[in-house]
Amino acid sequence: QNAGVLINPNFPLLESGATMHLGVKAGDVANRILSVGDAGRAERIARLFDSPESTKIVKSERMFTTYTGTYKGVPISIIVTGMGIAMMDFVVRESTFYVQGNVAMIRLGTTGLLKPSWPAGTIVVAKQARFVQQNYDYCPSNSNDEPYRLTNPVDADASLKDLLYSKLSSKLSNEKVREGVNITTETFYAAQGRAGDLFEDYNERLIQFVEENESEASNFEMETFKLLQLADKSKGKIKAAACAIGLINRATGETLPYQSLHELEVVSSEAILSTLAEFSLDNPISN
Ligand code: R1P
Repeated sequence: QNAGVLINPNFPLLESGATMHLGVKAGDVANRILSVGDAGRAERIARLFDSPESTKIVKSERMFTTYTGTYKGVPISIIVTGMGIAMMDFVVRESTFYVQGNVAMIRLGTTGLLKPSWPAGTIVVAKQARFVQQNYDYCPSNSNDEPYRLTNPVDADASLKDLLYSKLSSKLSNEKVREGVNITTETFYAAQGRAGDLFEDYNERLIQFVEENESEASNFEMETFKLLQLADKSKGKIKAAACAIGLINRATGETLPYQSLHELEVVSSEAILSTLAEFSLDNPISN
């Protein structure tokens, strides 16, 4: 039974040595990693590699794809991450498992903007992230109870974040790039305050609750907190930062057409790939 899986309950590997979910082996992932949500975005960004025709692609049966090539001569991996903190957890742990030396990891996502004055298409760089989780034990009759919980903030790596911010600002007009506190949510509907009649989510006051507790709350998405939290607990191995393109403004309802999103993805990816390529990792060998 379990053919192909080695017995190692703490970190299961396939017989080939590949990790169980990403399917990556030693040498498959570079020290510099760009994590993106969807497959199309990764494919579009991988076309920016020095020689896209020689990109190494590892596709797993669990929906992860890892593209590895070089940008300005520096090895970089782009990983299709999917959605949510559970997927980001697989990506951070498995992509870095075989990597020797320090790792720089940046996420490029899409996001819902919370600040009414920020137009759709604004790119938000996370200086910190906090996580919103539903309180499943919430009891509406208990007036002291809150239906959602907000964690304390975790910081992005300051040098990686600053380099990312300056690269993005020099590629795009200045007012398009902002810094804020990312609010990562457990779910897309309930935990981002999308109220409806079909389920009792107790989320009518969710956005107000977040903004009362975090005055710099800038955007909702679903992965950044986990990336920054694991980097923070990686004993110094992983330096992480994140940015996201505003696809919708939750306060005004303004949305970004997909055509504009795809154009912004390419421009911002050039900034992100340059950031990854230039960031100093202090590794003994230059990689
Ligand atoms: C929800 O639609 C998804 O979009 C955002 C959220 O974080 C979530 O993953 O990011 P991506 O476009 O990177 O997936």
